[in-house]
Amino acid sequence: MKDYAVDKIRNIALVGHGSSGKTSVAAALLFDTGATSRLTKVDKGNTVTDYDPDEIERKISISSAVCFCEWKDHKVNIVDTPGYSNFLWDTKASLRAVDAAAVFVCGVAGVEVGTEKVWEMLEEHGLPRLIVINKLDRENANFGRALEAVRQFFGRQAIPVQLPVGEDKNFSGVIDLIEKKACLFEKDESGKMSEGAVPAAMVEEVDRRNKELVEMVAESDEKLMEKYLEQGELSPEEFRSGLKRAILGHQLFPVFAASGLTNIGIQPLLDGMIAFLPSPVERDGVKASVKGQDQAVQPSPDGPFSALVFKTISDPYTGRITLMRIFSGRMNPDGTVTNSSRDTDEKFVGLFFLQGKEQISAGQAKAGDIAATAKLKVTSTGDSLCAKGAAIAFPPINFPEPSISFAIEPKTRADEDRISQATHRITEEDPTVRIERDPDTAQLLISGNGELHVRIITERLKKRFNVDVDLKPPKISYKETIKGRADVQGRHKKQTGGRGQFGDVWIKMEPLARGKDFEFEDKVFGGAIPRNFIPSVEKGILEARKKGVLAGYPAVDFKVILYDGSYHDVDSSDIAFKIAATKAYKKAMKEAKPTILEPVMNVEIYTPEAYMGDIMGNLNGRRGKVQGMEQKGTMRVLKAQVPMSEMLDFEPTLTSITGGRGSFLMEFSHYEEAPSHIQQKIIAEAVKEGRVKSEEED
Ligand SMILES: Nc1nc2c(ncn2[C@@H]2O[C@H](COP(=O)(O)OP(=O)(O)OP(=O)(O)O)[C@@H](O)[C@H]2O)c(=O)[nH]1
Ligand SMILES: [Mg+2]
Repeated sequence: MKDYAVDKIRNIALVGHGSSGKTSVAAALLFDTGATSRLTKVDKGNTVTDYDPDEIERKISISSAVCFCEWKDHKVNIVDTPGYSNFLWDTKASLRAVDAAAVFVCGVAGVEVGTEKVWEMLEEHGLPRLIVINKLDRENANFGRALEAVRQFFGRQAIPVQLPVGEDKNFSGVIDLIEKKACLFEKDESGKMSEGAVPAAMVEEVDRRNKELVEMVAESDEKLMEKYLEQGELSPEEFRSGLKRAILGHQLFPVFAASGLTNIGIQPLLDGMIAFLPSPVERDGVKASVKGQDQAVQPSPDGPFSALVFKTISDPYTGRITLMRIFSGRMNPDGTVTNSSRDTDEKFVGLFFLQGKEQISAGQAKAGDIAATAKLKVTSTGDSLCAKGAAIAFPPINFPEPSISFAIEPKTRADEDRISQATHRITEEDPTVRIERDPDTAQLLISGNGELHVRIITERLKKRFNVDVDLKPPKISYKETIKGRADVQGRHKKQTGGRGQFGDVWIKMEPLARGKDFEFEDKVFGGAIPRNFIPSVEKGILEARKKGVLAGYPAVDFKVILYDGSYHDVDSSDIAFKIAATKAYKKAMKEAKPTILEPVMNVEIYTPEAYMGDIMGNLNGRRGKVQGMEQKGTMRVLKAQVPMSEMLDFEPTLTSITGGRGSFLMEFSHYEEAPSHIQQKIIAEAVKEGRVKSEEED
């Protein structure tokens, strides 16, 4: 491959709600630039970026994938990210590798909950972006309506630089509002483009939109504004550089029109990416710690090597593949670098660029590029690598805690044996998965970001690692607490020949505010308990509180005051006081009106207005509390809090109520006391599972 100067590189993430057509546009970009010899399709399962068997089977992106195309003397690295909420953590991590993003909006559905989620991520990462109103060939596609939704949500800085020619099955090309020309495409998906004059019927609108665009660019800069007011126009150079500056400064978000599936509008989109999105050089240096000092790393190929690992692929055949964004210096196929996050050395053997899963070996990769290597020993996602002695570390990548757990049961003994190795490989690739044994029930639990996520991981266990497991119904992480107070004695006395055991404590127990977890106070006066045994009392309670007295869930939000007790000169010991404390804890818990807390989720639902009534009714049946409602054009954004246990099957329900047009996201909010009939069910379940005995006695 050609050696590209840093300013000829673009690193762009394709982001958007699930199914907005990102992978299909990536496929069209690759085909139109000659990187693939045919136009691949998600529905045929042959795209470059949805190469994983799970992705092919489900026809969705599960994990982000990197590919690149070479176009007009530029190298454009594309990161095709997943849009489904369960996998957005990966999308977020991928944003660390790019300098800009293309936000995809479906021409039929308009702005969806995932659109806004990715927008928030882009804001957080401070990335410039363009917007693609896509799938314009679809039945009922409507550029104007989708644009209106975009502007409702993201403001009038979202400004079209294109208009579609025709819509629905007549979608045949785009009007370039900057050059005021038409780009028309062959109907055969070849992407063959011919340029021509704006159709007569559109001239008036094109002039108006062009003027709007020029005004917006002028408004974004004082000097341009002066010039514009004086002369009534901007020169083409002034306009283009002004537009680019406004895009880099997040003052404007240019809107494009396309259909990836039918390969319409793709080349103008790529031209727009190159012209208006920043090269690595045009971005402010990247924040890092250099030799312990906060510093911005500049993308100079001549500086010391530094890179951030934003993704790890764990391939059962080729082993571990590490994807990195190089921020400075150069990288060769072999050599030793430092993993500055772990303070150890790593040896490189092999260097390549990725075209989906295909590895294209590279002689060198340098600042501003995205490259990969295989078989690193200790490096994992989020780590920084740098030249020995350079001590450059980028901020780590934060991954969300899993929000849902299921019990899994290995089908045979052999499956059980294979699990631990598979677990390691799976979590290396996907740091948001946990596979752990529940210490109380000895059940194996698999936790992830949603039911789909957990199901896919379970299938992966089978397909990649030959581990066959049954997935049990999901488990909710309940907690227990108290509503009242207690004042009790815990006494442990044992005399079995020889030396006996003696510990005796008096404690008070009282509730704490929600979220305060646990406090221990020592108020023992006059040596009723020798000082050296007091930590044993606290330890005893800390251990005991891992199990509440109702259903065996961890006890939280209470305080224990140790205020009296007695001891024996010979028989008292750490262990005896620990046991006495455990007894006191159980007694006090039972006396202090124990109760069960359940996790409550913040739920955000996007729906066309017509389905609001049905959705509200449905949420009512799920013990949901509506927190607020917003109107954005014809869409409604509904915010509610709903107990997690009620939300497990919400996704199919919402799809059926809204005919697929509604979307939702949820995340953990807080713990709240469960109503008593629900508590009865939780306790009965705990008894059945053996977490607690029905009448547990000491
Ligand atoms: N009519 C039409 N269908 C499209 C277009 N682009 C994608 N599709 C279809 O929409 C579905 C989803 O397309 P993808 O390209 O996988 O969408 P995505 O945004 O990558 O989806 P995720 O990665 O799963 O979030 C597939 O069935 C595509 O065939 C388009 O331009 N027009
Ligand atoms: Mg995709």
